[in-house]
Amino acid sequence: MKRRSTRRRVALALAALLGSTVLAGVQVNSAAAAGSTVAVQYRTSASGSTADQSEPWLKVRNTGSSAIQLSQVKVRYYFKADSASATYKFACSWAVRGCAGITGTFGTLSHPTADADRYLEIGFTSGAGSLEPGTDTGDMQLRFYQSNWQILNQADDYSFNASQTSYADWAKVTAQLSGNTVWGTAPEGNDPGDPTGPTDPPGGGQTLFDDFDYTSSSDPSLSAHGWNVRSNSGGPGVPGATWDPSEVTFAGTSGNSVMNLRSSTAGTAQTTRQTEVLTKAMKFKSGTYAARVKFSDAPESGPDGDHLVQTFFTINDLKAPMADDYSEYDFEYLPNGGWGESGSILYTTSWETYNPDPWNAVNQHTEARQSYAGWHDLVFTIDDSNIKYYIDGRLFGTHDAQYLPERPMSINFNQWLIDLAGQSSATPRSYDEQIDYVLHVKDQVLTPAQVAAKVSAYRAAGTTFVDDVPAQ
Ligand SMILES: [Ca+2]
Ligand SMILES: [Ca+2]
Ligand SMILES: [Ca+2]
Repeated sequence: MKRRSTRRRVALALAALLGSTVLAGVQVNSAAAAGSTVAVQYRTSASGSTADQSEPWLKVRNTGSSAIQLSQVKVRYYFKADSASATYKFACSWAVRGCAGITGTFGTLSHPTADADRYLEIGFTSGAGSLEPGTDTGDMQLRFYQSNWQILNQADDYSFNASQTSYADWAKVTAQLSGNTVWGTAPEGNDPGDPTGPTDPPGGGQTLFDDFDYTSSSDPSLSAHGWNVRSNSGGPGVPGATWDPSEVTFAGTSGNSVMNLRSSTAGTAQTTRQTEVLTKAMKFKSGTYAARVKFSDAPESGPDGDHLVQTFFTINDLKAPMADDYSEYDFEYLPNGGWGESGSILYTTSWETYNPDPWNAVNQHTEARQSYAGWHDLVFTIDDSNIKYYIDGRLFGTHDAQYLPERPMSINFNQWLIDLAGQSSATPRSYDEQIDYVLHVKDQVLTPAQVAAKVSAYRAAGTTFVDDVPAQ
């Protein structure tokens, strides 16, 4: 792809590379007693393809030869979430043995499939007692619903069976006994008993989370939290343009603050204002990066058509032309074209290195020629085998190991103009890019659903900022 020349910053001294990607934790299994096993029967009590709530009713039967403690049993019902940010609540309507002994929790799958990225896990308290051979729990009338009570879609759920309206064995739910899977088949790659799989959700993981709850670009907390609002001149973008911190603003809506990057021009370099916010530290390498970003196709005021770039990216410094320890990973949205494109286009690009002059780029990119105006959940993950980009929970592109980073990077958001060729008017116009939050989890590959769950957990705890990612 055609590409800007460099955006340059001061080179920082950098420590040695840190090690390979580590997936957090493993599940610890204890062997089930020989001959112990269970079967699970399922029926639905809400058979519509959409519903106010999903109603998976279950019975667990002891098909082994000795009594089992119900507290050792976990049953998983797998489903596809209604959106990456959807959250769910569990309820037990009625159960032969009483609802008090039944628990319901939600988890996200480490390997999402077309019809499953979450699960409801049913467990039992110690008070639920034991199950003799040949007996079952009896009817457990369970249900779950979206926390916001919006209609949910069940037709795309792995464990849902609209036609099973009376109890029968059902292998598309799984049961674990003391950590071993003894019943059913999980969605591919998600066996709950797999000791090599990541814990779910992943534990630990040094994290940067910022909900961008600030008053202005000169709010002392913004700098104290490690952010630099750019004012120094230079590329990328229109030569002679100003990088203007006062055009970085914050506004709250219903308790949530978003950061606004406003860039503007009246058709000359002198009138062009660009905006950029970046971490002062280059300390981010492998792991998960996420941001909720609002792209815009049209100006807030004035004539449309400028060649804008609206971004979320990580980058370090090019120490020499074609130095292979350069690293950069980009989401770049061009609402009005540019770089030889005439319409809206989104690029994700993973860089090995480049030569500024003559221009020579060594990178891999994925593009989509369509509008991305509006809010989007942007995620990219870097492990020791590839780079994956996701938009709104869907895989957008996978880039190869040769483009993996060699050194830590900074995290950046900016909005700038490639040139002044898109709109020749002298009438002033301004464009907004908004950022709701940013998340980085060091050395852990999270699914988009796990990202959403982690952000929800911070918000539920009232946490608007945390950064325990160590300096490099
Ligand atoms: Ca669903
Ligand atoms: Ca926010
Ligand atoms: Ca490189």
